[in-house]
Amino acid sequence: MDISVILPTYCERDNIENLISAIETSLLPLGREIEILAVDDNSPDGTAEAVRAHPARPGGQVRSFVRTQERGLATAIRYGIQQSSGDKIVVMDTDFNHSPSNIPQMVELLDEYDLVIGSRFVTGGGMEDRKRYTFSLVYNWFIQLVLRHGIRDSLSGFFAVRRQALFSLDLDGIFRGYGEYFIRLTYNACRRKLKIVEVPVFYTLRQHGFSKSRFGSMLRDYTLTALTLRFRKSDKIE
Ligand SMILES: Nc1nc2c(ncn2[C@@H]2O[C@H](COP(=O)(O)OP(=O)(O)OP(=O)(O)O)[C@@H](O)[C@H]2O)c(=O)[nH]1
Ligand SMILES: [Mg+2]
Repeated sequence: MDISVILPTYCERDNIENLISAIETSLLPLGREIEILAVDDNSPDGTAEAVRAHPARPGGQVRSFVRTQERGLATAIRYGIQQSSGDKIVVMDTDFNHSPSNIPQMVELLDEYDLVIGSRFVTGGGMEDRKRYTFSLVYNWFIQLVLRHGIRDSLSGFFAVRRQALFSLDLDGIFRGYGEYFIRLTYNACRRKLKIVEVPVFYTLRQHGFSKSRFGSMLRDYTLTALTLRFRKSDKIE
């Protein structure tokens, strides 16, 4: 398999079908062989049914997974990684914050790099939600100050990675919790000297449905994650 696209979903019924179609439209004309893996945590709104109803297209395989025993963004991505078979792996949100039109460039850069980060904070990147843009920008400065790794968007969650490079990292240590897994992933990728590049992406607003982000606990958990990475004594992840 050429490319695996992992889509963690919770209550994304009204977004997921359009997103899968848009991913196929961006990659299939390039002759890429792709699999799309939706990892749903038993959403009550019928997200998994919407995935399964998606009509098959030549060259594109859509696989639906429903977890009933576990819930959480990072472990859902971890599960998708374990199930995937692509040499190149893409991870993105399923509400159109992340645009499928960026994927071809991101996977192409994997010929040269191990990890390609969709970044809001390199020239040309941005975010429709201006308030959140400013907050994320300032918070990323804090993370850079603590970790000193030069990664401009440690909160992205939109990335493409070479399978081999990804599996060289401690995946169980990294993929825990909510979006803070991305702080761990990028920090560990830097420490292991993976070749990393950030490409500009623009986050549009969620199309349908509701946000699962809880900002109070995110701020606490992300800050704790960054500080633990910085001040840990041993070489383990946290
Ligand atoms: N499988 C799984 N996916 C999740 C879980 N929580 C969030 N997601 C998915 O993770 C992605 C990010 O969640 P969002 O709710 O969009 O978070 P956000 O981007 O901060 O919030 P918005 O401003 O509403 O876009 C989406 O694709 C969600 O469906 C979860 O517990 N399990
Ligand atoms: Mg979102």
